[in-house]
Amino acid sequence: MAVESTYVMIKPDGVARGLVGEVISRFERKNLSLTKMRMLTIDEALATRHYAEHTERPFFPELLEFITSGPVVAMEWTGDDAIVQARALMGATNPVEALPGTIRGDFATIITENIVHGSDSAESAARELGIFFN
Ligand code: 3AN
Repeated sequence: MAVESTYVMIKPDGVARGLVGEVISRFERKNLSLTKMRMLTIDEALATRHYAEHTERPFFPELLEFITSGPVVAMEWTGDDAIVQARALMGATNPVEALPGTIRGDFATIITENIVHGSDSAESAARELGIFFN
């Protein structure tokens, strides 16, 4: 167990559907701490930086169009094992596989519009927090 910080982002669909409070509430109830937060609209350059490992994937154009389509809420959450805890709260990437009780399992049906993003490793967390909070 280690206290760590992770990058979590409520995507444009989560903001548009009025799920900002719902997502934040779930993280707070888990006993993670909201340590940074800002709202912004991601442009193409920022999206390409954030999703650097996906730029060659066939779904990247769709992902780019979606993630730049409206405001997002960028956050740093801190606490015990925050990276893996955040992933557990979010559920599987594909909402078809995300279990009820998780954010994606409860609120999403398709993989592109899956409400939230969370860093998948300590390296990703450091990189993504550096992109959005510098
Ligand atoms: P996660 O957000 O769970 O870490 P990643 O990093 O594998 O998932 O994928 C980043 C984002 O790319 C996902 N949140 C999803 O919106 C999108 N994505 C991933 N795989 C696909 C796919 N096969 N088709 C469409 N979009 C995808």
